[in-house]
Amino acid sequence: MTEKNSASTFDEIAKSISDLEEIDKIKILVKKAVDEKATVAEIIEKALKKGLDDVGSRYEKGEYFLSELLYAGEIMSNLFDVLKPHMKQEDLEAGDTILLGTVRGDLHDIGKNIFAMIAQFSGFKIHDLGVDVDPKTFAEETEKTGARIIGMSTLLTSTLPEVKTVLDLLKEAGLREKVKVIIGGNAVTKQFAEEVGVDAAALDAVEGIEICKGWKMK
Ligand code: B12
Repeated sequence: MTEKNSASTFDEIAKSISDLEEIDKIKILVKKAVDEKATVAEIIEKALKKGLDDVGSRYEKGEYFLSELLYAGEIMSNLFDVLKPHMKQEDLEAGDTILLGTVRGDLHDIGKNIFAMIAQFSGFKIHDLGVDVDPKTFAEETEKTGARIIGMSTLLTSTLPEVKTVLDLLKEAGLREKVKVIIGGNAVTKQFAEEVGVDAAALDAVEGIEICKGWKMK
């Protein structure tokens, strides 16, 4: 299949997510993209994320409400089930542990789960703390698991300050120098990352994995 074909399939998937069509119909489109030899990362970034961004804009405009956001979340978890078997296992060796979680006050986990899924297939071990994670838990679990990387997800601008709280607790516990900290999620910018003092910010999951892989080599 040509690149042009998968590009139009990506658009079809994005549109059907944006229009919140039936899950079974969207699953068929995603399977079609897989048959067209699109990679899982491409499908996520060029179709799923685009569709969800549209849902977000329609929510902002007052066209959609919370129930629609919830349905968009349900669509995503169903699509992951379709995509998981098609992920390419890059590295079977046990890699570094990434301690991962969505910061306190934030319940969004779709992006975090995508990052976790791709990271696992890239050879990292994931210790997922879930959503709405207490800052103390990040510090405590860093000690317990010996994780060398901490990944925090934050989609709400109101929860961005939680990143600093976690960094402060890591410093207090003498752990900050022992770990690399990466953040991601809709609310995150490179500028914020620099200001708050994390080691990196990723604008998408694939970029995040590349950054972590760079750390893994050292
Ligand atoms: C689905 C959704 C929900 C669902 C979440 C379901 C779930 N299980 O996650 C529900 C219904 C629960 C929800 C609730 C709310 N939501 Co909401 N939601 C969304 C929506 C539509 C999609 C989010 C998403 O999953 N995107 C797709 C994923 C793949 O993208 P992503 O998260 O950015 O992740 C990618 C990268 O950022 C990166 N990444 C993410 N995390 C990490 C972590 C690391 C370590 C790394 C390296 C990379 C990485 O990798 C991913 C893949 O590339 C967004 C709109 C949008 N455009 O984002 C609004 C949005 C985030 N929500 C918003 C709001 C306001 C809310 C509510 C406050 C609504 C309300 N009035 O109650 C609540 C808050 C609840 C809470 N306390 O958290 C706003 C936030 C505005 C802001 N700037 O603060 C948005 C932007 C919508 C909007 N445009 O207004 N929401």
